[in-house]
Amino acid sequence: MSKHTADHPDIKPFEGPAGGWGSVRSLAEILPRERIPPEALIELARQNKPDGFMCVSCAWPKPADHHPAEFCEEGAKATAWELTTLRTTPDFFQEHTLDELRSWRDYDLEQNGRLTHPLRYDVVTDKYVACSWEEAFNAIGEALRPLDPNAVVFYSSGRASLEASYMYGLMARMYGNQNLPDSSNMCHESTSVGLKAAIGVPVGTTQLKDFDDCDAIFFFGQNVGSNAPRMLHDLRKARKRGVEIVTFNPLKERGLERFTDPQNPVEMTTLSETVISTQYHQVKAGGDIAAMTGIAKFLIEWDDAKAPGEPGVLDHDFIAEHTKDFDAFAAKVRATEWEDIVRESGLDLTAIENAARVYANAKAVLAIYGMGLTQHVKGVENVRMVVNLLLMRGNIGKPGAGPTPVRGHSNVQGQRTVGITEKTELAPVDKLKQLYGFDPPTEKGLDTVETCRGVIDGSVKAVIGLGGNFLRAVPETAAMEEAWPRLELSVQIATKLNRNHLFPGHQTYLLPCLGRIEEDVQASGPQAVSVEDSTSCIHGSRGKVAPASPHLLSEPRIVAEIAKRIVPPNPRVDWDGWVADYARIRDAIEATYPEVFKDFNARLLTPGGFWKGNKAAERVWLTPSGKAEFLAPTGLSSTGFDDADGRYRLITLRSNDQFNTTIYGYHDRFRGVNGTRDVLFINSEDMAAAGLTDGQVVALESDAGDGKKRRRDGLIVTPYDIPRGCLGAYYPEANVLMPVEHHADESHVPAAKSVPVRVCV
Ligand SMILES: Nc1nc2c(c(=O)[nH]1)N[C@H]1C(S)=C(S)[C@@H](COP(=O)(O)OP(=O)(O)OC[C@H]3O[C@@H](n4cnc5c(=O)[nH]c(N)nc54)[C@H](O)[C@@H]3O)O[C@H]1N2
Ligand SMILES: Nc1nc2c(c(=O)[nH]1)N[C@H]1C(S)=C(S)[C@@H](COP(=O)(O)OP(=O)(O)OC[C@H]3O[C@@H](n4cnc5c(=O)[nH]c(N)nc54)[C@H](O)[C@@H]3O)O[C@H]1N2
Ligand SMILES: [Mo]
Repeated sequence: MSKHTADHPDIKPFEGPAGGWGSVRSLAEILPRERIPPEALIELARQNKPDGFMCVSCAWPKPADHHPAEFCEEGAKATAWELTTLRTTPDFFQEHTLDELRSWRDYDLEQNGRLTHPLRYDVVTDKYVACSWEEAFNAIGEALRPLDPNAVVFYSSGRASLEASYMYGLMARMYGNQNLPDSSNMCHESTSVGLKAAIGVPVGTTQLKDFDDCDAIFFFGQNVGSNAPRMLHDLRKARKRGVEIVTFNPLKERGLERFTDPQNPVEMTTLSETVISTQYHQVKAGGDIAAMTGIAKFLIEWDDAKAPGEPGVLDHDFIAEHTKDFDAFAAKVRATEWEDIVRESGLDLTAIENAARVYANAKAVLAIYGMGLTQHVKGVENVRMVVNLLLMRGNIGKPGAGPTPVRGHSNVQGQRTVGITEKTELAPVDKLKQLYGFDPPTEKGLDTVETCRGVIDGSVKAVIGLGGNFLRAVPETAAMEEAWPRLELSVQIATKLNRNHLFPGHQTYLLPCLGRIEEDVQASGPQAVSVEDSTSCIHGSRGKVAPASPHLLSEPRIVAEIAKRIVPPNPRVDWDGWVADYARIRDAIEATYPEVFKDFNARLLTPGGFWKGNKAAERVWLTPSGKAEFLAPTGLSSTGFDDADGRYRLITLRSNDQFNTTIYGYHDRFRGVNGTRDVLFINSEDMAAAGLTDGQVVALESDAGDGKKRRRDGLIVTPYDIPRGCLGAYYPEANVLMPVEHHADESHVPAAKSVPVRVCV
């Protein structure tokens, strides 16, 4: 029987600011829900501080000059989620078959508490049963050794430390593949591909201090109030200096509108708020290339119109010295008709002109963006268009300026840095060969989309997951759930039970691990680990809380035990020695990447982290041409499909009460949704045109034109301030509507921000 806590949905507009008393109240509800005693609040005080632990929620940088409480509502939820005193023990599994648990909601599965024992799936009883670690590791080894390495996938979710991730990537390559998809493949891979091609680095070029030097911020498709709330402090500070913030987002997200600092007693008692966005443009989903083309067109026209001798609007010196292909780009922009820009962006010309004025007048501009740009068929072009705009006025490689992608998981960027990648050109092939004397594979490995294809067509035979909830996070839920049980081996390393775990393969192991907040004691004593934030700063992190169960192993230990059983012994790879003292893993990381990780152990606990450097930030362009490259967009829409009668662009959204597939609760406070996630946000004019009524329950069906039926029932029609032709529904429940082949062209990021659907009554 599934449990329900959300029988009384209540949907009405929320009038308050982001932060403020709402976030304090929300916190007061979390600790009792997780049965956490008040003393545990001490852990919140250690969050994101030198010699404390680095938050397991988002990847926003942790400043050196920290606030007394360097955490936010979301970080506190994530900490409480890990510190919970609730437990999912072998007794629990004795009482519930997987068939039954599949009827539970994601919320109820994880709310049941931390996993405590290694578990094996027993097909006869359809239950998980406790097993010994030795039994699990031996069986995994026996299953993997005979398999063709090409048929085995090693997924990681972005949370595991640099230490665990380095070992994981090395294990896969020694085993014989680089099938190393990670959550980045569903997230900022469009950034990695787009920025690398345009400016020679796969990551943003800015740091926290750039917030002090910018005079305008352009904000595209990132919901800061829910997904990186600590940035609100940086935005607020910038606004107090008069920095203009110009936002492009189909939805009026509260955190982008106004903010009350919950840590500021004056703001709290006077109920005063800071207006965050000085301009808010509700662009159509998939309309950003059009909007940015419009801005570029204004800049070019104004520059053309300048009197001789007047300074230009464009930075001609920068363009001449540092860039390539500006003329082709400018020609394309000039040739684009204003009416096409207006139609495709959904914005009127005055709005675009206002944005362009701010851009033209600013000396240093930060361009901050998230999933609203990357998760589109033209996601890579979206990212390149941001770069085009920045390059036009030399806004890369100077204080206060540059692309600022907001990464997702707390170490997703770092995993890439230490070799979690399916791409040979990003792997340290020569170094690994030199250090460890084996021939690393050079054939490209499987990314997330290719893994899904392989699971569905049967060519993938085993999946190991280092964290995450792969099956729930990927597109094509129904076909994936149907295919997963055909795997010969499914191994999930996890802290809590999730839906992926309920789909066993022929052999299945669920391996519970320590979380980052917990004390990790190995032979040489308590260990620290490290993570890299969104701005390329690397931080040490030390857990101090007693582990949730004495049977948990650390992620490095679990990886080492599997590695010892699937790769030939190699005197140069001392798996046990590494686990005994993580400083030795860091030495190995330093040996592999001597430039980035110079003096790694000595710099581990640098307050604010140590910056790994960024060539584009120095205006050294590691592109084939040695210049920063403009790219003319191929079209104005990033959806990848044509509009048609009754076809909508579905935006799949995160609520303020979830971390990806982890559902903390049913209150999306900022959007005024309480007690349910079965919501369909729709423009009231579209509602009227389609004859729908407020509160009516409808279904969505996929309209991808590939003949496949995909359907999600039970959605409550909710009139919302969203552009016409666009719909909103929550991820991951909406993933059943996403075709696996609906992904970004070059990066393969599933195009979750414009899914073609129709409404069925
Ligand atoms: N509390 C919390 N924190 C998180 C997460 C979480 O789930 N919960 N997830 C983490 C992860 S892994 C990630 S990747 C990040 C995700 O953080 P975000 O990048 O903020 O991702 P989303 O919440 O999916 O939504 C992105 C925003 O894009 C807007 N949008 C949708 N389509 C378009 C479009 O076509 N154009 C524009 N301009 N905007 C559009 C949406 O309205 C929404 O406001 O957050 C990380 N932090
Ligand atoms: N439709 C749609 N789909 C999307 C997105 C979207 O916006 N829309 N966003 C995409 C994005 S940006 C991302 S990043 C992916 C997220 O995909 P994943 O990273 O795979 O998913 P999460 O929900 O973050 O994983 C949660 C699980 O991780 C485990 N876990 C938590 N902490 C730890 C730990 O310390 N160690 C280990 N080993 N396990 C741990 C827990 O068991 C928990 O159930 O989803 C993608 N899917
Ligand atoms: Mo993400």
